[in-house]
Amino acid sequence: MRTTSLLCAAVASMVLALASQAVLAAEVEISNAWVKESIPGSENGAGYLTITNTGIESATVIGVSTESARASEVHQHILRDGMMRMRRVPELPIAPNETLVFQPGGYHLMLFGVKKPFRAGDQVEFTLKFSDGYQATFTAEVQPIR
Ligand SMILES: [Cu+2]
Repeated sequence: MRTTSLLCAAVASMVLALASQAVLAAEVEISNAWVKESIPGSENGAGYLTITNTGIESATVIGVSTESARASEVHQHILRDGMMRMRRVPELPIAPNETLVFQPGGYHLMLFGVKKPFRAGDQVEFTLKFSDGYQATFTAEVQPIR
């Protein structure tokens, strides 16, 4: 049956396409995403999240974007010469099964030129970019500063 084998071939190539996509795309779980309420007079902000690599290959974060700020970068706080400084992290690899917690004093999403001050309860949309081209979109809720 010619039609059947053609159909089989079509299905097989579809399955192959899906399988190779699954291998290529970073597999990550994002949870506990939040953004600090804006400090009056400051136009910069910070966002935090928890990322778990649920895949079998390393996943590397290479950037972040949001419509809510002029620019955004992945940052890390480091203690150098007794001073807290922060630096941009151009590549952040996450090993399989590893969970990375972004939190105040550590990794954070740095927001430059926040377009509208963040108020507690606001929702902020982010897209996290991975080295394999995968983009993870998530929503963070603005939390009051304690
Ligand atoms: Cu920063």
